[in-house]
Amino acid sequence: MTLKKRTLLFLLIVFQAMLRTGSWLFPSGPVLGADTIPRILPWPGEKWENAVDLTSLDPSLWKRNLSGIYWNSRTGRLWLANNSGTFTVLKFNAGVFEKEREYPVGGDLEAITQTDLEGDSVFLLAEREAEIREYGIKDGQLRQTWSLKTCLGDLKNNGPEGLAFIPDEWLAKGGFQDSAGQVYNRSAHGASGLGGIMLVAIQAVGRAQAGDVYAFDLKKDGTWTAVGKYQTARRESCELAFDAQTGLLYILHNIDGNTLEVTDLKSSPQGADRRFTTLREIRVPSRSNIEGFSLGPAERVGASASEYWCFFADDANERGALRWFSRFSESGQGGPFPF
Ligand SMILES: [Ca+2]
Ligand SMILES: [Ca+2]
Repeated sequence: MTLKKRTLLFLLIVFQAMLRTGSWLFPSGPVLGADTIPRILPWPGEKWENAVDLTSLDPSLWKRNLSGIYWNSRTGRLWLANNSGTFTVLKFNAGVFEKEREYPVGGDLEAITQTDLEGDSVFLLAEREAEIREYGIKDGQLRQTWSLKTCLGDLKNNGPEGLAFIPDEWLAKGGFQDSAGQVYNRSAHGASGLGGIMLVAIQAVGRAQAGDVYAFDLKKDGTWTAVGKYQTARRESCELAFDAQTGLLYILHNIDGNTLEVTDLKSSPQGADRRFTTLREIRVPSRSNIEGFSLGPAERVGASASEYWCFFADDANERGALRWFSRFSESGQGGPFPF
């Protein structure tokens, strides 16, 4: 083999490896705390193009601004927040998703979650308003509002973007600690609270608290107590998804090409704050404006316990506003999948 041929073969092997790992498409950006994050793992699922594009279920509403997702595998409902002021629920029925209802409530809605999988309410995070709101599912009515401005400040459209509920059970199991380093293993409000705490992720790009996650213990009367503030691996965060099967929290970073940070809710002191322990970071299979993510066990007859689904929302709708992945085999989830 000539030197020229050997060189060509070497380049071909390198090129194939780059394609396989995605490093050619997704060069790694700088990582804060790189000592604890050795590398960004490649995406453990099907390619973006091979995931099911659900955008046709509501193409006019999702033309832009789809930003928050919450998958409830118990009820087979996919909840979606659009920052043009409407949230939507899709129903999984006979193997497909169909639109069940829209809720045009107004506000800069950037994230959505539930505290009770079978309850009759959903919680929305409004960014410019800096508030969490609870709405009834059946009646669509606003039930309560928690204003967070006194804690977060007025960050306008560079503010709270991600919302997740951590039930008491996982606060205890996860060894959750407050800002002072004290174990915070349940809501302090008893029957007046929600049976857990809310985590709020903020963008705040260019500010001191960029990418941080705040913990709030909400009371049913609209007041709250601040539990802590946690730095993350990157300087922008736009979505949170908590997996109650594994106790892992997924933090979506819409910066440096989009990554998913995985933490087990443990934290350590970092200056005046704390910082979540980063177990790993995963490359998101898109470089668009990805602002929504959710995951959970599959809702499928005969599904194994290790079969996971996940969803991404693209605020800019460059290659579909909403994608449904059914081969998500992140290392916390087991796998392989039976199909
Ligand atoms: Ca969001
Ligand atoms: Ca916004």
